[in-house]
Amino acid sequence: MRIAILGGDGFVGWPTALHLSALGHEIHIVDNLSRRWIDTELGVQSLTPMDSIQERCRIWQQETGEKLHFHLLNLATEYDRLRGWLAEHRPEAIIHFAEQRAAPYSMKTDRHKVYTVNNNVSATHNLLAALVETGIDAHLVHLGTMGVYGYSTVGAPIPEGYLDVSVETPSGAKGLEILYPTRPGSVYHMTKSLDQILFQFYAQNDGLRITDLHQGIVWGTHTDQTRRHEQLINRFDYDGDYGTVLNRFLIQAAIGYPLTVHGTGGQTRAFIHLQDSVRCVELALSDAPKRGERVKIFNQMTETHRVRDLAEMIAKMTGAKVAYLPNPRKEADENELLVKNDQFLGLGLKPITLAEGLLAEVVDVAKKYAHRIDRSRVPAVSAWTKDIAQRVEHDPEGKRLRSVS
Ligand code: USQ
Repeated sequence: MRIAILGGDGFVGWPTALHLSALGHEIHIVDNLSRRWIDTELGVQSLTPMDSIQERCRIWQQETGEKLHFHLLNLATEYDRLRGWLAEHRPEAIIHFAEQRAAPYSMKTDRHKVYTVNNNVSATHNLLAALVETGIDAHLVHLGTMGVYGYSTVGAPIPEGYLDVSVETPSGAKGLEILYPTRPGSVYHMTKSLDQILFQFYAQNDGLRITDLHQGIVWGTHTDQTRRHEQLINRFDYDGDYGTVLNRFLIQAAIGYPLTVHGTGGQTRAFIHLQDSVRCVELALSDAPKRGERVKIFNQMTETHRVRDLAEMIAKMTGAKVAYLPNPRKEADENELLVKNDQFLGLGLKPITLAEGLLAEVVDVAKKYAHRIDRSRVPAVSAWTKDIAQRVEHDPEGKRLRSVS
């Protein structure tokens, strides 16, 4: 299949491009390299040394003989070029990762809120409008988030996207299927909630074939393909804005930094290993909805864990200390989380679960590149409200915090 991977230079986009190329698909990476620019803005860098996208593609071809095509394009601001690109290349499937994906970054300042909304919502809408205009019947697979559901404890498992409800009418109770009510906890998560409505409309109005993957927190760093050559290595974010919780704890353990638990650590979240994430995209591609069908929604996660349990487990495994810190986010202190993921299991996913070997692999990567870590960029500084900002003022090593951007 000819597949466009929008955002194919990112943390999940890059290993997905390699995974699908290894399966024999013709891969076109479309990316504006904004994630690299944000590193520059924030003054941080990936823990792992990343080559340019062109160099990465060259190495992949050298290793496998397969060509990865790279196209520099901004989906959110270059609508005409996007439409022209689609008309020229006519992909059979499109995987859409091209959104700003960090909740703390999206909450940093008003400017970051505006950027995240403009970038994410325009990118998605431009793509949908261009697909209709060019008449391209590609299967669109979008990387959404588990965070659209919110994290309030309901007690019932979260279904895969849709909820059956009963509505009282003058002629009695009527059954209705609705999108599960969204309850985003950050501006970033809000953009993914807005995406859902855009998808619902274009599937219903124009018959676009869309799959939305509600993904949990990705952990790990390597996949079978990124391991093939040093220069194919994936990016790895450790900083307070882009680093995600489990990967952060693992690098913190590797450099002897206290594990930064926000609040009581009672937050329960959904997780998935990077290798499973790319496999899920492959499975979703094989199970496209038909024209006129509703948007297909998968919960792309394999297990749930409480943040403090993860910290305590890693502390036991590595001897690291745990620091319980004032939470920079506005979120429930404690929540339960039950999630359905039957569809991917039904398609043959064999989940990789948290295992010491894989955790140790990340610690080893972190130790190897520890010299690249700037300890002052480890704490999470981005506060959800001005009030909260006042209590988040010291890092676990006692230094005063200052926002960089
Ligand atoms: N947390 C800590 N300590 C840290 C970092 C995070 O206790 O050092 C806590 C946070 O307060 C939060 C939880 O861990 O309660 C998860 O935070 P995170 O940064 O790992 O994940 P999140 O901000 O939710 O976002 C990440 C990805 C995003 C994806 C989402 C899936 O950046 O792209 O959509 O995970 S989900 O969490 O299921 O919404």
